[in-house]
Amino acid sequence: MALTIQSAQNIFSNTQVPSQIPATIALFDQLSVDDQLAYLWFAYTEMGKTITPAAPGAARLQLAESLLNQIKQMSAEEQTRVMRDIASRADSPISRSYGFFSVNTKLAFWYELGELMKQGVVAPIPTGYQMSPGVQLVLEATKKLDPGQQITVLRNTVVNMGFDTSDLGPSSYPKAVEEPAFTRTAPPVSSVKIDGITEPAVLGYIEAMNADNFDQAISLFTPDGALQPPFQKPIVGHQAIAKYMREEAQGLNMMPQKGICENLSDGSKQLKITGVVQTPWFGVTVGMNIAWRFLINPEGKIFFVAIDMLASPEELLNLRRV
Ligand code: EQ3
Repeated sequence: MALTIQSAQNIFSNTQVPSQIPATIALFDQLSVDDQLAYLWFAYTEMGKTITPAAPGAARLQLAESLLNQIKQMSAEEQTRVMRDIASRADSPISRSYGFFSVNTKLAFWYELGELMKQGVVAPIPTGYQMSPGVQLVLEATKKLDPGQQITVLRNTVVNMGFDTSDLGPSSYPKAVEEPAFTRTAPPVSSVKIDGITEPAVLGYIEAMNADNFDQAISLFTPDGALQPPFQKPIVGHQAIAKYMREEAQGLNMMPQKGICENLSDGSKQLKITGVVQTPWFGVTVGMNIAWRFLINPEGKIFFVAIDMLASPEELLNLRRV
């Protein structure tokens, strides 16, 4: 039987235990725009007492520089309006430019805006702002999450902001810019060991990803292979996966711990591996508990890999199939 992405998505389906992350984002989505901006401010500053993101490098800030410079020159009212436009995905010039940013440039843009808000260069949350019950509810829900889940909520809300540029024709695309690299602080681990796993494609995948060697990682996939990031649809084909990896997977530190491998009747294999991933934004201070679900074809190539955020640390030990 031919492998299909749809059937591959269902391997180890018990991994997809309902996560509090989409539930918290759904609560956030119900807030008014001003409440969303205020929530992010309080969640970010509260979180900053224990963990703070690393400052983005100059090369990355350069991509957001023109927008940041425009905002710096605005009056406080205009600055607030721009932030509202971006948060409400309005069709305005700045919200469009933001919509074209890569994920990490969006994060860098807000990082810098947050710094400018602290310095008083950009309009802060108005003094005397009264937190609405809705904001309090989402903040309470956020406090119950572990740090890895909290930064995922923060990241996903910021990524969803800005005008949706996906329907705009190619003539409106800005000139393609190269994604700046994150500098690794520790040398990559060259021989990966995962308890219970000897599958070369999987070990090779982790090794290549930990060295940001995306060409090597892609060469382990079938041409029609797919990668499904957390809470997203599968990304299919070498070119699309390579683009995604360059934009979103740089500098990640993947620490798979244990896994199981099952042989299927057609000669393919399904594997589930659990472990921890660190993002260069927070380094060793925040670990995200995740699972990789691989479907390897009879020729030893990756046909499918899904990455799932685990609902709780207990799920790290859940390697059952059903
Ligand atoms: C200024 C302020 C505070 C207030 C204002 O009102 C509004 C906003 C938005 C503000 C600013 C907010 C800021 C600065 C937020 C910054 C958030 C950051 C830096 C979050 C970063 C999160 C990173 C995460 C969650 C990374 C996760 C990566 C994972 C799980 C990677 C998984 C992968 C694996 C393991 C693979 O094998 C394949 C690739 C893939 C990437 C899927």
